[in-house]
Order: sequence, then C-alpha cells, then structure tokens
Amino acid sequence: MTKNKVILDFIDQYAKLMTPDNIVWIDGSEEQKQRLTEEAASTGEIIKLNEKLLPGCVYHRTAVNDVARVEHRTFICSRTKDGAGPTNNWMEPQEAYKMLDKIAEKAMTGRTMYIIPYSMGKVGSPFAKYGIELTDSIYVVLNMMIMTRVGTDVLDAIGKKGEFVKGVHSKVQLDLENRYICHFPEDNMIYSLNSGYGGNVLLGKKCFALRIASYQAWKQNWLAEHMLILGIEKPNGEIKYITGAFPSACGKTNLAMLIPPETYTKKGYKVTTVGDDIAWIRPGKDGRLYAINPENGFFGVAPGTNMKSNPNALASTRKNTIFTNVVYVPKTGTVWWEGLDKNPPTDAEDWKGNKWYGGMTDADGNIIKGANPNSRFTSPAINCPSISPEFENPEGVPISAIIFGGRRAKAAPLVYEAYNWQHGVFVGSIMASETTAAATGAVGVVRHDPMAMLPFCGYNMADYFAHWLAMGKKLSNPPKIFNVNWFRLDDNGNFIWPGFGDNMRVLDWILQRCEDVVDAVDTPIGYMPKPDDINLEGLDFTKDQLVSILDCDKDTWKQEAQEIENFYTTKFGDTLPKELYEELAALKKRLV
Ligand code: SAT
Ligand code: MN
Repeated sequence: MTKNKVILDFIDQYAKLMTPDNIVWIDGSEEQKQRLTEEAASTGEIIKLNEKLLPGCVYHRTAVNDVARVEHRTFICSRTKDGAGPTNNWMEPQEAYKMLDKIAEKAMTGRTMYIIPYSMGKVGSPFAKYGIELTDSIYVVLNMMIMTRVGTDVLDAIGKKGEFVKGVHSKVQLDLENRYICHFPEDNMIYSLNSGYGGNVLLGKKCFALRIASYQAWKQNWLAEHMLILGIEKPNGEIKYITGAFPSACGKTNLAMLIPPETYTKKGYKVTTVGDDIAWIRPGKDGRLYAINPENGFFGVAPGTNMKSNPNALASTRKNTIFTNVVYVPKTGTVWWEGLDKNPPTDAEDWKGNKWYGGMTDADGNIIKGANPNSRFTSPAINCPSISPEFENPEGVPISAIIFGGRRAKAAPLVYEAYNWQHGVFVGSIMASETTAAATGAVGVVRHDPMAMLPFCGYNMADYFAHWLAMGKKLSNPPKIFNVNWFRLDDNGNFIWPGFGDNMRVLDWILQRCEDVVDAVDTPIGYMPKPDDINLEGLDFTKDQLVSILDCDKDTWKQEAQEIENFYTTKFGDTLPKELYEELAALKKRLV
C-alpha cells in the first residue's frame, strides 16, 4: 500500500510486539466495509439492524465497565512534567512506553491488526492532518470510517508531507486496571490499551484532533478547540459563522443543528451545521479567524435526541449509523433510547443485553433505564439535513463570534459579552460546568473546565492560556467572545430557559452585537442584553423570567471571583499569564 519507510517501520514495530495473526490495510472502500460488517456480525461484535427501517445501520455493546472516557487513566507523556502542566496526568515517556509495551505484548495473538490511514480535515486542505491507527477492533474501523476520511489517498498525502500521527490501539483484555490512554505530543504518538469505547479508542477524535493537535497548534500558531461550528443564514442570504465551546454532553450537537423558531424561519433565517464537536482554527490573511471541522461524522449522545430536541440529529441516524449502548429491539431490528419518544418497546434488550421493557423497575421500584446515559450514535456528516455547503471548504469558514458555555444551575446568566479578546480569554478560562456521563466519575459536580478543554488540552494549560492571549494580538479583526448558559434552574429544579431551537434568540442578539446594531447593558461581568433586545415573539416566556436569567448578582459573583482566585492560585500559581490575574482583579473591582 505504501513504500514510506517511516510508516512501514511503525507498523513493523507494533506487529512484532503485538503479534497479530493477520494484518489488513483499510482502503476506505465500500466493499471492504461490507466485508468487515459481515465478519463483525458473524462474531456478535455488532448486530445488523433492520435494512428497511435503518438501512446500513448496526448495533454494538461495549463492555459494561467501558462506557465513557476515563480521565483518570488518560496521560500526557510529554518529556517534562511541566509540559503536561497541572491539569493533566503525566507519565515520563520512556517509562510509559515500557509499561504500555508490556501490556501490549502479544495482545493481538489470534486477532487481526487493522491499519487505518485517515485524514482529519479534507485530504489536501491546508488544515488537514493525517494519522495511522493500528487496532484490533472492527468496531473501531467502522467508526473511524464514519468519523474521519479513511483511504489510500491519505497514504499518498502522507508520502508527500512526510508527517503523520501514530496511533496504537488494542482492546487487550478490556481490563480496567490496565486501561491507559497515553499521548506523546513530542512524538506525534497515541497509545490506547484495554478499552473499546469511543473517545478512548477512535484515536482521530479527542486523542489526535484535540490533545495532540492542541500541542501542534501551540507550536504552529493555530488553535484546536472543543467547539461546534454553525452558520446562520440571514434573510438577505448572508451567512455568519459562530463557534461554541461546551463540555461533553452539554448540547453542542443540539446547538450546531438547531432549527430556529417560526418567528425566524418565516423571515428566512436558517442554521447550517459545519461541526458539532471539534474546530481547527487558523488566522486568515484578512486578520480574521477561519475554522474547519476536522471530523467527517457525528459521535452524538443518543438519550434525549428526538424529533423535537434535534430533528436534524435524528434524521442523521436513519441510515449508515452505528448505535452503541442503546436499547436493542430484536423483533423489529431497531433501537430505542430514553427521550426518543413516549413509546418504549415492550419486548427488548437493554444496553447490557438483559431483557428489558419500557417502565421496568428494580426491586425498590426505581425505573431501570434501557440505554446507557452515555450511549451514542455514529453518523456520517452528509446524512445531516442541515449540513453546511461549506462543510468541505478546505479554507474553512470565517468566524464572527466565539461562545463559551457550561451547565450551571445558578450564577452564570443566559448570555454576556466579553469587553475584548483578553477579557474573552479570561471568560473562557473561568468556565465551570457540572460533570456529565461522558466521562466516568460523579455526575453533576461543578468543576472548572476552561474553554471546555480540561480533559483535552495536550500541554500545559497555563501555556494554552498564553497562546490564546498571543493569538488575539495577531488578529486585526478578531471574533467577539460571549458566554452563555442554557441550564439555569428555578427553585423547583426546572430549567428556566426553553433552550434547543429557542437558543436562536440568543444567537440573534450575539450576531447583532457583532454587527454593532444593538446596545447592551454594562455589568460587572460584561455586556448583557437589554431584556427588550431578546426576541421572545411566539414564545411562552415572560419578560420577568427573562430578567431573572439576565442577572448579575454581586454577592454570587463575589463568591465566584473568590472561587476563580482559588482555582488560579492553587492550580497555576505564578505560571498563569499575568493578564488573567489582571482581569480577575478588574472583575473584583467592578463588583465592589
Ligand atoms: O467519548 S467522546 O470523548 O468521543 C465524546 C465526548 O466525551 O465528548
Ligand atoms: Mn466532545
């Protein structure tokens, strides 16, 4: 397939170590995909679904102990501990290689090693970067064929550029105690053992496109971010692009695919989707930022996805999709998850493979959920009805606004705007959000998650902040920066803001601010909308409710500022860029 010696030596090294019975090159062809699908179906690794109702779709269950990213077992193995910084787990690289090699020894005996050449970004785009993943999982191959651009043209492209990210994955024994997701940024290398779950094993995604790429971006003057990219087409045909950073399972896919409320669609507004998870962003010659989505598909959270919350995502899953850890209905060859509709199957299997029916309860009368809360669909981007015509644009799309957002029951208002780039970097750095099922560990605990990159920054986060600050200085026309929070709760624990499609009303204000056509209220935390400037037409939502989430309670924010100071000083101390301490001091002053 290739004569490139670096590639061949890499494969040879790990084939000798892991001793697979066979080696198969993945060429990206439909025919090979069909063959692998049949093979995986014959061993039970996947189940083929109803060809009429869900053509080309398959179902997969991961091991019960392997359903989410494992942050405590994820390492940045930079040469120095400082290179990984205070927010990452670190292991000395030679020690890590030694330990991993030992676990990987003969791990593929009796198995096949698949070689996946893939591209993040369209092959040949100035943004594109290439990788080769070795894996013993057909499930991984099939997912990578959706999430990335797989094929022999990648080998030609590597041949010319000579650079690629090495990825080694083996399920080994799916042993939790020996599960490691290790990154060697200085070696362009990812080594993932003992898992078979999405973010741990689809090495093009978080491991490459965020952890390794963020390091490369730091060195090469660009940004690799945990951001969706959407386009808003206005009635006059003009399209403005917004990127948004939100932690995992906080609605990036829903925002990226939103359908505006009727008051907007009637006028001719339309939202198009460029990406739902990752943005690679570069300065353009015109002093603006340009973004591409390096992925080729969506790895979305299934529960809660329905015709009302996200019809575009649901439509994306109707063909050529891999469903993981949702409910399986053998009789019809279909799938189901909580929040899909109000008609759960009566005769099904839950994500663990146990007999299950809607409304089933345990001995204590508690409802047993059929789908894992982090169950997923892997769907080709081209399936999405709202996919942007610019999705494949090799030059990317120009960014008008950057949004940061977390899941916060209190404190953070619906939306506010940063004063300038430096203040915007501060706003991103103080992001906090309640944890979700996307990673193992407790759910619902507020933690600091700067720029939604806490689990994904492949180098020292203090350097990452400095890099953001430096990027801004190079831009003559930087995007404006905003913070949003769709998740404020009332005293009864209900969401106040309707969210989903109605988030368009907030995006509308954001665009108006970018175009300088609407005033704002200057508050201690930033510019906030005048309540009259958020369009509530056609919405059952009172001005009082709106005012209640467009607040900046000084006492709450004084506590918040203290919390930020603790985070800054205990995590980063004097390694944190002084500009951020200055922004914190200025915030405190405005709160007096
Ligand atoms: O499992 S993934 O890391 O790919 C998804 C996510 O957590 O955002
Ligand atoms: Mn994500």
